[in-house]
Amino acid sequence: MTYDLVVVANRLPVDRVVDEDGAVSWRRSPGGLVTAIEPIMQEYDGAWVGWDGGPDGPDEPLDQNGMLLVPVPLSAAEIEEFYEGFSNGTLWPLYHDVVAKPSFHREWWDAYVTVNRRFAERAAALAAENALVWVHDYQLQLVPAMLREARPDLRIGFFLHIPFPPTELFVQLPWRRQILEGLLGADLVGFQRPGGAQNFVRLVRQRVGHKTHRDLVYLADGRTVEADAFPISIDFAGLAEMAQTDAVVARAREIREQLGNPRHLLLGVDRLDYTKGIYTRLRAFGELLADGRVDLEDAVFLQVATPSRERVDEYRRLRDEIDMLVGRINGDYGRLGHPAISYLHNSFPREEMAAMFRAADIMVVTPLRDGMNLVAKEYVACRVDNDGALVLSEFAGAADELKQAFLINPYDINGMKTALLEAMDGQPRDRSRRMRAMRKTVKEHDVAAWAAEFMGRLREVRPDHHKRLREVPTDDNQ
Ligand code: GDG
Repeated sequence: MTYDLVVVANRLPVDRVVDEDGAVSWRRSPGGLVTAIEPIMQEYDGAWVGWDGGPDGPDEPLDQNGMLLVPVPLSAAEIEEFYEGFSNGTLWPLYHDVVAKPSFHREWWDAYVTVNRRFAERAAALAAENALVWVHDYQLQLVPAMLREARPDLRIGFFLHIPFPPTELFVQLPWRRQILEGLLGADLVGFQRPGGAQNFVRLVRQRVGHKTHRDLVYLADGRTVEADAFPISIDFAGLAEMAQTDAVVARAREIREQLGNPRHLLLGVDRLDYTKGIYTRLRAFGELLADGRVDLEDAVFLQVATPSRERVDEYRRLRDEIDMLVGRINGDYGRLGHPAISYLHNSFPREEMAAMFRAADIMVVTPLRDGMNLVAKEYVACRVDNDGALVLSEFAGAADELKQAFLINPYDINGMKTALLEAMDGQPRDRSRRMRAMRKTVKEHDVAAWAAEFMGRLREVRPDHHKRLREVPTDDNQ
């Protein structure tokens, strides 16, 4: 059996859950990618290739809601070297402005190649003649070329969910050329922001020596590769609906009460990751309390930090640093039964997240670098009352669209403090004007629009595209 659409992503849209008796079941993982892609998968009769999240998982496909899920098993050593190592210890920090130091290890690279090949082989075996294959994210950048080699008939799309770094940083990577050539196996390479596409095209021209013109790369064999921005989004309608249910409204009220009904409730929701700028954000809030510009009776900070990559050293260190900072701020400024920062190192059901978004007056999203940041868009979707303010880092992809947010530079603590005060002191009319505009933007460009746009462009690639685009312009290489 073969499929007209194959999605290849590091993770399957389900988690394998093993209970106390050793019985195995599958639970749909709540990620946005599933919501985005599921309808297309059903339309196309699709298959999804991905890892189940644990060591030595099963090898047999399973059917779920009209899509075939095809697990790619990883050994414990591969999880360490391919996933925690090369993906999260090398590429993740390198692609996020080197905000942490990337580690370069040759054994990690070898594991990356091996695992990418396994993903490519699975996909090659599943794809029908001329099928569309959509490969996702930084863990699988070699898959497009490996797949192209095995199956030149396929139309291959790649989407990078994280930023594509400036050329000066990318060239640190000892395997830079292999990664670029891996991506060039695709017909369409998608990025969150136009800058990512430009960085990629420039690198391909400078480092691999291909001719380029605007967002097109002309390969020696006559094939062309197109690079463009496709900013990802969220299920706006679904979230807005959830945010209006009685249960969520009641829970939002309860959350505010539990936090002492502050005049301003500030909220942060992030994976506990050093790119998210949690430390500087809390420091800015702590300084506002220290300066006396914000009073504990006036403002409380609720920070949710979802556990993430806990076996990676850098993440353990970050957790300790944030624990210490929260402890210090609460020790200095909190009162009995009334901490300045409520810090939750845990994950929550989506309804609870929606209730937090509805409860919060100010959403504080301050990544040092972020591909998009869905949390910012989710907050906006949940503000069905058109109230609430968003403080947003200009280094998140979301800043391109959410222009009415209070935009900040997360490295500028004073600037961040000023923006927090402005957001707190803002007039209701101004808040509502900003929120309406942002809601309109996210509503009009939701995740379904994102997926349809990418798929639409990929579908336009013809099996004979190399003939059609043979003519190479000469006015390039600017
Ligand atoms: C990468 C890129 C890009 C978080 N805690 C809980 C929970 N979440 C949900 C959020 C949101 C998602 O996880 C996180 O998405 P982000 O976009 O904020 O960040 P990354 O995880 O770093 O995602 C990013 C994204 O890919 C998509 O392309 O935007 O730039 O880094 O949806 O709500 N959900 C639930 N409980 C939690 O405790 N249910």
